[in-house]
Amino acid sequence: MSAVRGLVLSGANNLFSVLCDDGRSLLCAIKGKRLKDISGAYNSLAAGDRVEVAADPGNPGRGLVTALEGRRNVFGRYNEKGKARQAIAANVDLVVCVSSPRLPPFRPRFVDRVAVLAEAAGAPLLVLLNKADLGVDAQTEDRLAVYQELGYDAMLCSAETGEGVDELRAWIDGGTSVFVGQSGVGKSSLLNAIEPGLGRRVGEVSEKFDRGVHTTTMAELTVLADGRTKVIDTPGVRRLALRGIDPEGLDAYFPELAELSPLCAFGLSCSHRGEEGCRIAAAVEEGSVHADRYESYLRIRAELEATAEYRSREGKPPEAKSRGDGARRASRRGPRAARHRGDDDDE
Ligand SMILES: Nc1nc2c(ncn2[C@@H]2O[C@H](COP(=O)(O)OP(=O)(O)OP(=O)(O)O)[C@@H](O)[C@H]2O)c(=O)[nH]1
Ligand SMILES: [Mg+2]
Repeated sequence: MSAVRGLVLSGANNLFSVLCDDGRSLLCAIKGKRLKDISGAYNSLAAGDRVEVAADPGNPGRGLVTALEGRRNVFGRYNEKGKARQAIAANVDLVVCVSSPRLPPFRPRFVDRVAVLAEAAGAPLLVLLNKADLGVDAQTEDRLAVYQELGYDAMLCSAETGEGVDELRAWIDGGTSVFVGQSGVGKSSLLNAIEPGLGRRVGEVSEKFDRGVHTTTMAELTVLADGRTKVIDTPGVRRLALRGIDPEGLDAYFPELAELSPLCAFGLSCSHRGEEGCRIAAAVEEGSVHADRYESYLRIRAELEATAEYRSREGKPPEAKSRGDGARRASRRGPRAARHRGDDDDE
């Protein structure tokens, strides 16, 4: 067998499509089923991983992954039940969070979760509002402006009319970008708009359920015609579970909170739920921290505190059903968060 290096494009059922540096495409299993330094992960390799493969001389088009090169970063999530970590993309230069104003509706809580995951990966975030042709209300524009004020990038675009597509193309030029977002927001459509002829499959949005139909079924990296720009299309997710972050340290993943929390009167022991001397709660009251972002923080924190991992560390019994409960309790104590359409979905 001859060894060659390559780029993982996609993987399913432990078979990975690898684009080798010599131009060949090989379908590869992992030698020995698991690669040493990534054992324990649900899916062992992600789109964007650099690997070493050995082509199988007796089996054209097939090979074995023998080693994984060190990852610069990983954009990952936890599966629906929050049990296993799934690496979706590796070595990304930009996380593109795609959303839409309608069909499906804009869900800032989902964007906030993606922002936390981008912070965890140490990758910059671009918040895209696609389907701008359907009209964008002031409340949504306002929320996009909040992301910009926080230092993220945000822009409107439309795969349908082409608005913003050139600008998006410039954003992703020469790097590896992962496109994430709920089903039906137009991730695959945008990639087709960026590069006509790409032929990504596009689905419908159910009017009745206001949701996409999960057309893209696995994360897949495509090298664009320039040979330098790589895009990773991903399947739409309904809800992003967050795990593996210490609840007490969650403020570090919210740029506007990270700078305030060291100033709280009770320092590290402040739970930021409105106790006296809490600078974060005061900033929400004053309006310098957006109430809706704070609400996202409280909800994610409650979710992290309800995990078995955290409760066993704190010596608390496991909770039978915990989702959202703590957050509701917390928000009653804290200032009332702004309501937003789609707010209750916690998506
Ligand atoms: N009006 C309008 N419709 C759009 C736009 N972009 C995409 N769509 C439509 O939205 C629907 C869903 O598009 P997809 O590209 O399949 O969405 P997706 O995000 O890839 O969905 P999943 O693969 O299921 O995660 C299709 O019917 C598209 O034609 C847009 O800018 N404007
Ligand atoms: Mg798609």
